Amino acid sequence: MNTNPCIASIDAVLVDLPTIRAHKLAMTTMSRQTLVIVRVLFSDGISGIGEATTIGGLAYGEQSPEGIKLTIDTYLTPLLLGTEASNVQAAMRRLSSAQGNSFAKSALETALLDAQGQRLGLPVHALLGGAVRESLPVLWTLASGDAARDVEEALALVEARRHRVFKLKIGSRALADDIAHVQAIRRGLGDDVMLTVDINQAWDEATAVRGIAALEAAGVGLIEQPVSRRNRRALARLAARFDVPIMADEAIHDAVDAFDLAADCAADVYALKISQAGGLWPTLRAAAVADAAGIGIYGGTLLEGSVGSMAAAHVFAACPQLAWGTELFGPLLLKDDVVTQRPSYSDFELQVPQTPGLGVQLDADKLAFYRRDRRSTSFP
Ligand code: MUC
Ligand code: MG
Repeated sequence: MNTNPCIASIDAVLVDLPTIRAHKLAMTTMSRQTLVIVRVLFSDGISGIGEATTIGGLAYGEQSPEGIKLTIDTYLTPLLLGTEASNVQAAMRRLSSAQGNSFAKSALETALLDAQGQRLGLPVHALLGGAVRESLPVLWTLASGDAARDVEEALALVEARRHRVFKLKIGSRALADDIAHVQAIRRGLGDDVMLTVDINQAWDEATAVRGIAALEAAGVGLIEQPVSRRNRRALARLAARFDVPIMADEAIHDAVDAFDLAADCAADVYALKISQAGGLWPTLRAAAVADAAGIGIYGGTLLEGSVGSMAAAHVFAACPQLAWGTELFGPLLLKDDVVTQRPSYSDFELQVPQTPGLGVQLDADKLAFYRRDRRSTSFP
């Protein structure tokens, strides 16, 4: 008889949380964030949690929160029920019979690792081979849409020692207006503050050539996904043309993309995201390819809440190389949360949890309040 713990039930819940201010990206303006919170219950009584989150429904990527929940409920849960709990790789391999759906798979893998960590008394990063850093540099995105307000926000965050690198979201306005916006923020913050810019695929190549030249002259330190994720050749031409590093974001999902982009010399830096990669281990596999190709790694976010951000924090703590730091600030953009204790940010860094599992627990009352269906006070 198999006495090993196995997966007993899986729940996926849509949670809508308000943001602290409007967050303007090239493709959408967010005033709330929808998290898909997943809980996996095991036959030994342990439960693990995970999260899958995207930006603006289907505005950012091809997987919506509602679709992620449907995929978990309808297709992935039946593949996992009864599966042995402690072999995470084997459980995830079962899911390879379902195509795509990296976000749902990432949330499930997070929950399996959270539970296994609790079972063994180890933090998730120890299950990934061990942390090489205890805290992670975290930048902040200035995206109110208003340069004066952005400058005020950034100066307060530097003063509070929370962030000292800032990413600007551009691409939705005329090029001249976007450049003027960046220059105004540069003037307001001075030359010592590192600025990066994310265009979120909004430019064609000709606009990118003019835009990046102007951004380079304004002292911007990193250019993120200036052109369509599908136009790798344009990305490669831009990376060859300019000194300022070009970062692939939407264009890089997993280790295969990491390999192809490296083979095309298409980017100097990769923004890795656990949901786009399909989980924590797949992110480490993409990171290994980046290392082999001499490409810098940046810990990306899709503005996940505390559960997803902590899952990513464990991975980036375990990456041998993390040349460009992270942007794991998602929880700070949310007005409220569904965990009992929010992540800790101090001295410009996010502290990586050292307690067993992910190191975050759900707050049942908050979850009941913010879940979209509001059908009970706790998980069913
Ligand atoms: C993206 O494309 O980088 C990360 C930070 C932020 O403000 O938006 C996200 C998505
Ligand atoms: Mg980006």
